[in-house]
Amino acid sequence: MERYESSKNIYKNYGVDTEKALERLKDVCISVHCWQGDDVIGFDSKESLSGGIQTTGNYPGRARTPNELMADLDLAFSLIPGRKKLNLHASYAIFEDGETAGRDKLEPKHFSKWVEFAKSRKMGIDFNPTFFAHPMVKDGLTLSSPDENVRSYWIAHGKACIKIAEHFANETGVPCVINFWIPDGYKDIPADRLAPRARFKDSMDEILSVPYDKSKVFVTLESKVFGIGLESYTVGSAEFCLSYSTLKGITPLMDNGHYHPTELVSDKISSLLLFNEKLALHITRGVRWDSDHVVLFDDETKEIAKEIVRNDALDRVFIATDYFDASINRISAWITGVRNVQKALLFALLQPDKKMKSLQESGDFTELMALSEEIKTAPLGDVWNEFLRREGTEPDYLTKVKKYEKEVLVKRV
Ligand code: RNT
Ligand code: ZN
Repeated sequence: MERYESSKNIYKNYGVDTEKALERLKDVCISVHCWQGDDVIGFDSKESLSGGIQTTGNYPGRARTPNELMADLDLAFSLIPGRKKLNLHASYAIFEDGETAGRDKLEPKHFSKWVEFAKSRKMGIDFNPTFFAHPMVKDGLTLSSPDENVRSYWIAHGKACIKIAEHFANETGVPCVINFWIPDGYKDIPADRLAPRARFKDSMDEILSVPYDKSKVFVTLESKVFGIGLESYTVGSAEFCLSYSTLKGITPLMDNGHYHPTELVSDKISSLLLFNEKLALHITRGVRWDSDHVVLFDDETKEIAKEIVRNDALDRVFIATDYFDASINRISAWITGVRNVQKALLFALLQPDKKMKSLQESGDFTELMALSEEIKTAPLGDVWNEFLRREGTEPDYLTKVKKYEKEVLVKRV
């Protein structure tokens, strides 16, 4: 408390109101990806992970069943402050009494346990059709496949998922963001770059022809530059996805692991805000490639947060996490990464934005640099701890996580 009062005064001297920042932060919702808990394996298929993404590491304690994943999520959620949403993939369908269904035939009932889970925790659900790790992925292609059987299977999957998304929104009372990402691409130089993209476009048109309530379901489309084993060509490239989103009035999604290493999502946000009502993000950390390391409190995460906050876009940006590390305790990975997104948002909310913008406009780049460097060492940690205190979340999460590891996770063999 004492430390918070003193930090409040320090920020006040910069013209920054910590109370306002704390009030704003508590309403920001982070969509927490369920797939950190089980290395992106899911429950509906025996196939190993594919689609050019990869989880590495063999730390003990991966969640193997719905109950294990729910218990792990509960522990993570209890140690993450603020508003949260559960972000599910279609591959996490839960089949009961020996029943199964192909991905083209998924129904809301296959997610009833998740709906129950979310409702009793007063959470909304976001959703993702799963176009990977499945026998119907043919030659690495789904919605862009030249095989009409394959393509129509995945179109049916997309349509089924939109209906499930609407069901989530109706049940939870919270709009559902449904994100489309396909892994489709080629390892080597293609002879035809146009035809697969034209088929992807047609497939998406068909999927989006299902009627859905646009105030409850937000469709997003995620682009990518390349995947492992698909280095030469990606059907859903940045240009494709941006153009398609604009054309169809859906929401573009940028994953900051999906660009060339010197390209920064933080620099792209303002442009997209000018041309889109909404914008969606997957916050991740790529190390040399789209490696999906745990999000840290690093420069780019802070810069992304700053772009959202100073452009007054917290209500226009759907913020989700997307990483998967199997080399460390998976629950700790969840908490560390999501807390870092929130900490970066708090850092952004505590910037003297008005002053800095006016320094830029008046061309005083000397003072701008000095001020932005100075504010970096202002007592953010004290304001963060106050946020945790008000949320009833303990700063220390490792004690509980380690206890759970000893009592629960290591026994999962
Ligand atoms: C893959 C994309 C995608 C996936 C998840 C599992 O490169 O980032 O968002 O990580 O759908
Ligand atoms: Zn992503």
